[in-house]
Amino acid sequence: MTEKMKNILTAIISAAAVLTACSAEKSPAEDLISVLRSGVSEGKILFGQQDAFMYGHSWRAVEGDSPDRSDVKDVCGKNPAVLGLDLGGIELLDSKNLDGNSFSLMRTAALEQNARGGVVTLSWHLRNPLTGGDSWDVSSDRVVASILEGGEKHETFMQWLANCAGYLDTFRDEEGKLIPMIFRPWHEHTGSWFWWGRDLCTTDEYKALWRLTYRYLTEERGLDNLVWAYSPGAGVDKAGYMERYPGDDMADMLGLDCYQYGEVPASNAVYSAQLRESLAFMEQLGKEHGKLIALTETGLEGLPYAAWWTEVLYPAIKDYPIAYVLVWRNACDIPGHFYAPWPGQESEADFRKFSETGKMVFLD
Ligand code: BMA
Repeated sequence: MTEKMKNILTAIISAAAVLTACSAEKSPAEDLISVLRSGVSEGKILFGQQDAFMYGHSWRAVEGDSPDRSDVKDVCGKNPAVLGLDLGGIELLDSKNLDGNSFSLMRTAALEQNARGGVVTLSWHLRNPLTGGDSWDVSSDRVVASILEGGEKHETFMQWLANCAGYLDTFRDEEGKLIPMIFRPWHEHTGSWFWWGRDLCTTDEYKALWRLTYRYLTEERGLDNLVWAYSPGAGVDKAGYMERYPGDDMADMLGLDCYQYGEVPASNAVYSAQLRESLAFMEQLGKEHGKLIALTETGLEGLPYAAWWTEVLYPAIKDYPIAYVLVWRNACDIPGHFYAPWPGQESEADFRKFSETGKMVFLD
């Protein structure tokens, strides 16, 4: 962890907690886990957004930009403390990811976020290695089986993992040290919309896929900077949540992807009940397994309810020891596909209130 990260985090959470958290012998991942734990013990929740510095509702960063602008900052004067980025496309060494972000600019944004004392989290909407389609191509239920050892696409997949590892290995600070990042592969697997989802592979196959990914990136490639987050989708109970859990030795964080769907205001109560129910069992699981918990993806698309932040989201999360909450992206090229306000959006004033509760952490 850089001095700057320590300083900034010290300003947010107590100095003693941060100093105990950071020690020379720890790996970058262990350092980040300790810092996140300190934040939780201080009762803080980091606020995050996917692609926050890459583009916003009506703008897109270009190569060479200093990735400092975000819709969130335009609205409340502060940037998200957590920056989400997606690796989709790196498997074939594309120059841009599936949403048009240059991989080189993503790395710049991540390094700056780290230097500012912020946190980076990575998801991976990779292609379908069996059919050549995308993550959402669920036309075959043999994809996971085909990429495990002995499968006909195993070599292809290992090359994809190698391409991903090669990119991750370039996330190094000025001293050449890997920066810590939360890595969240094979997410929302409790649903069946991705080729690694529930109906597309068996529990054993899913766990084997996680193990293969974990062992390759950590043991073979030495990436000791990744904090591994398990992030099922909402709509499962405690047992369903844990059904495909890879094991305490291969996960550091228990996440949840939970969105609000349906008409407002009717769906407000449904969403908040589902969130509370899930966070309650995740809190127990976090204690039982000694893991951090987080709301790894959430949001209400298009934010049609002006007081959503303080009346819906905040009351639903404030009583749970989550390390962070991340809302999804503000697409600049898909009308209505946004999850944070921008200047002029109807939930703007309420978001400012939410950012000033004293509980939510942003970067000044
Ligand atoms: C989805 C949408 C898509 C996007 C994908 C990966 O939820 O936002 O437009 O391609 O995430 O970021």
